[in-house]
Amino acid sequence: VKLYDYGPSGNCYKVRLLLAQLGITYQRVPVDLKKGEARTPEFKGRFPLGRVPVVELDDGTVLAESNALLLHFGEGTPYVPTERLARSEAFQWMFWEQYIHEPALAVVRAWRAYYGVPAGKEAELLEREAKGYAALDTMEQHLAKRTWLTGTGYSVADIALYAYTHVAPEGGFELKRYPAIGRWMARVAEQPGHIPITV
Ligand SMILES: N[C@@H](CCC(=O)N[C@@H](CS)C(=O)NCC(=O)O)C(=O)O
Repeated sequence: VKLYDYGPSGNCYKVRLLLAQLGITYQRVPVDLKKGEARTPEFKGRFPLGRVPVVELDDGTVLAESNALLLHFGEGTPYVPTERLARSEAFQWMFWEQYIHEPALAVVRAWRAYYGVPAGKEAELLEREAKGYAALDTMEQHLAKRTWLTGTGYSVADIALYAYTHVAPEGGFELKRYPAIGRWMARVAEQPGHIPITV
């Protein structure tokens, strides 16, 4: 397995974290997004979705989208629930992560901590920040009642949401006001085989 990967990317970190927890060895191929290495015609020709993480399997098949990769590698392990409702709940949180959580928290972090706020997007930054806090409120309410996102235990849904939640302070988000999220993040970090985002 080859993982095309950018260190600070939370989407890439999700895949590195699950592969580490599963003990799957892989070849890490760094793609420097700051240098535009995912925007070259060669990269786009090889990887039509044009983004990392992307994986090249041993038979040459290419597979992208962080949460699809979590499901691909996690299938058949305790990290993907098998019971129908728990499985659907895991998918629910993973789709929510991509549509609501990541576009707010990850983009605010990327602009504030890595790339700078693009010209003319100052108002959009504040809108995304407000949406990020709303997403954190949703997680806090859920995690105040639950140990993990789905009832069956630590799963790929927790990995998907941990990635950009735990680095949200880099984007200026204040997490101290979210005690249930804080306790959940501590539990995630205690899971066997856990690795930090920069390895
Ligand atoms: N929905 C995708 C998003 C992937 C994505 O946006 N990746 C970013 C880095 S986090 C990227 O490759 N951007 C291309 C670029 O900046 O040129 C996923 O979950 O994997």
